[in-house]
Amino acid sequence: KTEQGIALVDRDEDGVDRAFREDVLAGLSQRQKAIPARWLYDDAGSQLFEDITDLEEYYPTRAETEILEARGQEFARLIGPGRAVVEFGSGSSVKTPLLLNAIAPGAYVPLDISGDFLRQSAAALSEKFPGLNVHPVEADFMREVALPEDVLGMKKLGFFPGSTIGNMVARTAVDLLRSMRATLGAEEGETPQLLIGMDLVKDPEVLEAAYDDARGVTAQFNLNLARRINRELGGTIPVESLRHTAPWNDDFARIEMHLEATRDIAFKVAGRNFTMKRGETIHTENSHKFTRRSANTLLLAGGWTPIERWTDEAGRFSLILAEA
Ligand code: AVI
Repeated sequence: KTEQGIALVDRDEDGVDRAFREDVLAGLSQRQKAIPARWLYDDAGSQLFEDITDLEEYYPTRAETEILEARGQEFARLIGPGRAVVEFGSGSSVKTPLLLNAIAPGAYVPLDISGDFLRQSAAALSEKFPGLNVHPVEADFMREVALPEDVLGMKKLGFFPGSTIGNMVARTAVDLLRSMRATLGAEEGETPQLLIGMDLVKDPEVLEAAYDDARGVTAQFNLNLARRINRELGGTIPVESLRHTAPWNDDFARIEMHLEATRDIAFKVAGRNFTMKRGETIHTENSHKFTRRSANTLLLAGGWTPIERWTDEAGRFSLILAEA
């Protein structure tokens, strides 16, 4: 439930998340089977993603943290004090304190669809910054969100680290960037800023290793989706006959995650029958990578003008400051 008492997850009489069931049934009925990546993040999936961020091969978290640590003075100069920092998807991360330390914000507003995660990270942040006004809001930030009254008079800075924008196809990414403008008050004549992480195109070998690590943590993250379907939707997917793959798709400049059948299989989900031929896949995630130009083009299409850009020393990851 939100502060307004609206349930965010719509469950049927058996407690099944209706949107999850609809997405899975529709996705498994397509010629190229595909399930939206947001369903990777149940409790087990969220924990596995946290584990991924510690992997040797998974450079994005370390690279972005390096930028946040190194550029504090520049953030302070370009962003200035007293802004309400609105974080889209409140991670449990070390990244937010680095930003807040650098810019002396007027308030911190984490937005997340998962109330539990939200309350945890808001509590941790309040402890670290005793004087800071923290106003968590449980909401789906893909749509315009009404911010708490306390921050309405303040200038806003949106914060969207992690290159999560890369998990969306361009059309969805542009919709999100436009909702962010609305949420941050751009339509009321304010000039909000946005600090956004965008991972960069690089050697496909480096990318494929980052998404198919030697310890198999990313494989477990991907396979957890099939386990979740079995658990929550009465599925009979033979998980041991699926394997994780993470190929680079050069046409679309993205890593794709798939679950590939290692033999012909048949299974049920929510009472419906499905089959997969050996080698057939379920597409479970896209992780788009950007160039300086493609990043700028996407931001401009979403109504944001880039004003500064930083990368880590090794040039693997970018953090961009934009203005509405
Ligand atoms: C959350 N997101 C930015 C991650 C990424 O890198 O695309 C999700 C992920 N998938 C596999 N590893 C990490």
